[in-house]
Amino acid sequence: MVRILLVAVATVLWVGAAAAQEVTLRAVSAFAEGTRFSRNFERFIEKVNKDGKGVVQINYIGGPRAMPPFEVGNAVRSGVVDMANVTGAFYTNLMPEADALKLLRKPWAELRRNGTYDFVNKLHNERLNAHFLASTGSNIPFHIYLNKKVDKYDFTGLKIRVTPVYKELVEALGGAAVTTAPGEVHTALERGVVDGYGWPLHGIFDLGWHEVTKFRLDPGFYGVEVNVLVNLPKWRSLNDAQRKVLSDAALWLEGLDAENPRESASEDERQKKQGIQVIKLSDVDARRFLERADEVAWASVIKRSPDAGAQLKKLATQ
Ligand code: 173
Repeated sequence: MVRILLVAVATVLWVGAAAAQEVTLRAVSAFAEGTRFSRNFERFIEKVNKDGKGVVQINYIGGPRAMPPFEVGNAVRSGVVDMANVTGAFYTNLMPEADALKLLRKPWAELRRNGTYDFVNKLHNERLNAHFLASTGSNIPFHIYLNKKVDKYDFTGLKIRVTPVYKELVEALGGAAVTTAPGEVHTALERGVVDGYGWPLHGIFDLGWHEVTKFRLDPGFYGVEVNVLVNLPKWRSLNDAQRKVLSDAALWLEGLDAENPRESASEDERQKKQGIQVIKLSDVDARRFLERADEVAWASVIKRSPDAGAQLKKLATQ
């Protein structure tokens, strides 16, 4: 009897200890569930929940229906959520240097080797109380989509929906910038509140914007970055096995960027089939436009954060 009881007690303790080892992280995405810039994060969650059984699990609360996109950075900082999928553009208010992530351009495998990752992670630690777990979006450019035809890179008289990604550029080229979350773009276009919008090459079909888009200005500029952040105290509270599941899955997630060039070709094709006309700048103008885009972005980052901004520029152009 005593033996049976001891075994029972030991079993309860053992199961209890194992359960205590498993941590569940609450995660949100700044992009709508199932759309282009949430999809790979959702694949990452599936992988963690499979590989991390008994170790670490992710409870996906969802996208902007759960939390407004521009509040996601703050929620990670304060620990309201443990993990988020979010672009730097949505938290430049807390970390002005996040605006430079669009200018890094190289694959993260390389940026992890050349010191850029460590510096970017340190900035996230300090400014956002966050661990910079993974970054995705390599090789996807941003574009300006328009409903009014232009033949130069001149937005005088045009109202264009922006986030911090495009704001300085649109204004430098004479446009009026209107900042909105992605969820408001369709209505703004439909009502003619804006004449165009900034968005990556991928994803305009997800929220039906192709129905209200006439032109795409080429070339694309900068590079998409959508990051997985973990609240720093939470990250530090994890044990080695838990961190390993997350870090391994993070590298796997970054590896999915290898799919991007193929997806760019099919997005381009689909937009053309839809009848979205490409306004292609001449080679000379394209070069000037891209130079201007980089110039205004670096100037803006360095103005807001002189030391770290200059350091990031050095790392990006080394
Ligand atoms: O346009 C945006 O909302 C934006 O800044 C962005 C950034 C990365 C991926 C998709 C959109």
